[in-house]
Amino acid sequence: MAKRLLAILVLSVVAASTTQKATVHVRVEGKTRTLFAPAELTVTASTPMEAIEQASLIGEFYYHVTVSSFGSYVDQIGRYGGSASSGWVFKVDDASPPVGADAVQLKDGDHVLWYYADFGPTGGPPTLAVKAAAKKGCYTASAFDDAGNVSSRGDLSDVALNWMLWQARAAALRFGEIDPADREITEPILHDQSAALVRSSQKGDRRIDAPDGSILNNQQNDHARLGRQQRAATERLITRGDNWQHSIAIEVGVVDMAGYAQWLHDELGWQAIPA
Ligand code: B12
Repeated sequence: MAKRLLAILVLSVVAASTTQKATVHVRVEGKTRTLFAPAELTVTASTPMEAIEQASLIGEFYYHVTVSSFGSYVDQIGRYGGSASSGWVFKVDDASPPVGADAVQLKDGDHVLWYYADFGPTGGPPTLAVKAAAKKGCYTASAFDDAGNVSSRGDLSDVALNWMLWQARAAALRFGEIDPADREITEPILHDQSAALVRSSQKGDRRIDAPDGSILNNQQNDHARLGRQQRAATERLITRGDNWQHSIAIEVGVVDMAGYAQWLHDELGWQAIPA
């Protein structure tokens, strides 16, 4: 009798431990646009499977679960299903769990991301997450690989930051001074967040989208103004790492800042920040 009671107790503890509700943040990224909560929404769920159910109720979007040999599988969200090595995957706290969405116990504060991805031989594309930085009103955007590691070396994005500031000031918008460290490029490391499969088939070329998100050119090379010639001119400023086309690494090269500053000056008339 005592043994039976103990068995019932153990069973109910195990059952409780895999169905414990948690308060988590959810976002759903589709093929070309965010389908649910660009800045995440809080739901109560015990697993990522339940999180998508809650998001679907709030966001009124379609999703479908099928049962395959491995268990429950989300085979469609919104308009699109999966095929071959593309489809719907999820991450918890920026890392991809190696089990199904109903087998991960969530805890309070977890971030659940459901997204559509094309998988290559070295895994899926990096996912982006924006997080509040230590300073009030400041945010950091980072790219995470499937293991949840972030690539944070490099400050080339400060060029874009300074360019936007230059444009905004030219449009008579008033801004304070930015951190002097953001005015100097000390690690001109080039990042490429596309999967190795895309890199090798497109030779590093990228798709160009119209402002409404529709595809303008499948390859930048085909664009009249931004095409082949511009790519060749800027490629000369990049020293690529060995085997970058087949590597999973996000860092793919180093930019010659003196040459880049000259190019920015010649192309945009911008007196670029010092290298
Ligand atoms: C292709 C593939 C995918 C594709 C499926 C695209 C499509 N066609 O719809 C994509 C990239 C979308 C995918 C997603 C995921 N996958 Co997957 N996938 C595979 C892979 C490489 C082949 C499956 C296959 O085509 N089999 C052949 C067909 C004929 O058999 P099938 O039973 O009909 O296959 C279907 C199911 O396997 C289903 N499926 C695919 N992955 C998963 C994962 C789970 C947990 C379930 C229940 C079903 C499922 O999609 C297949 C096509 O319809 C296997 C590895 C392997 N070699 O089996 C991993 C594998 C099945 N996937 C795995 C995992 C973990 C996932 C994810 C949970 C990853 C994540 N964190 O998001 C997600 C599923 C999330 C969800 N949507 O619910 C694990 C499952 C481990 C486990 N014991 O639970 C495997 C074994 C890889 C591994 N070794 O880690 N996957």
